[in-house]
Amino acid sequence: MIDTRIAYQLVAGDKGVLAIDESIATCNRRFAALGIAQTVEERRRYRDLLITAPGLGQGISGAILSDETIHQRAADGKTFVQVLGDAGILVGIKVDAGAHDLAGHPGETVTEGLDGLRDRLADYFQIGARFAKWRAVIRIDAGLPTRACIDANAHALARYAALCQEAGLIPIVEPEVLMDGTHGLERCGDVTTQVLRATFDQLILQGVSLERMLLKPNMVVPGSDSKTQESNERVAAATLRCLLEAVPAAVPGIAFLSGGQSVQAASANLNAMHVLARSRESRLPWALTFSFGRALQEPAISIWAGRESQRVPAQQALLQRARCNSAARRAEYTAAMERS
Ligand code: 5MM
Repeated sequence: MIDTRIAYQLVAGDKGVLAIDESIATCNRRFAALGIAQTVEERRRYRDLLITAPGLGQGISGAILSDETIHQRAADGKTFVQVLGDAGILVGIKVDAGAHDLAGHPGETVTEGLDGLRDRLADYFQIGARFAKWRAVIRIDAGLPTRACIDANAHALARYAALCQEAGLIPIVEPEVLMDGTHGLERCGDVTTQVLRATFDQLILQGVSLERMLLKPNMVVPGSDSKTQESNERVAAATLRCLLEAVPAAVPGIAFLSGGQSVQAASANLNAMHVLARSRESRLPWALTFSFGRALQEPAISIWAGRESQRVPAQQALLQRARCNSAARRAEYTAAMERS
């Protein structure tokens, strides 16, 4: 039987989720850019330093691992699952098999991985995972996204979520509208609203319990090549408007991805949403938190760059990002925190 409390635990207080579920290819790409050897052992060493950062559980409620990582052990011989458990951090697992070209729709992808998923989920539960993640990727361009792409991804997300709940895992449903492109804030808002509505239509159709899932969406931001950049307040207002229109109140929490925003922008935008939420007459129906990958890891990986001597400063950098984002959840993040 699925434990509803897990969903609430993941978004409780001022904590958020650490996404360290990069596929081997993505992790290797990041390592190559920093001159780090692209081996199983280096990937293990890197994840080891992240999850053993002292006091990580103060700001992080859950960590999303990949298949390689969930089977690995820390330097002291403990499994990563035990290390996280000892730190009071819930273990999550990325179960999608990546975004693949959508036939007949150039430039668009559908996320695969449903084949054999029921058995894989049972194995992950056995190992200790209590939540899962599946990411769909939607691109904005001239004439994109198509309805076919939105619906194919929404359908797959809903079938994944139903299988997770059957297996006793809380599904994190991640439909990511990419930042890539020259589009403005409004277009991102329109597409994100459309994608979220289609996703919830499918979740309801497939019988997914909305109280036993979390949503991991993009923030509503202008494209990374847009001529107009927007203030944190405008991003916050556009994002809350979109979520209030598309996300049912039964969902316990929304945990944003960072999507390529700078670490400071991701924290400042989350903070602006909480400032705005406090000024409203009615409270938001769901908890609003972070499930960042890059926006939690970037300073840490750059400082580490494969050097054992930099292990502790890298851990400090991760903890600093966790503190900044926890502060943003309390509407207390300031630029001055970046200098402390
Ligand atoms: C950490 O990266 C995750 C896995 O990506 P790939 O399977 O493409 O390697 C990714 O799903 C991540 O969890 C989310 O996109 C959030 O990460 P960001 O960096 O956008 O906050």
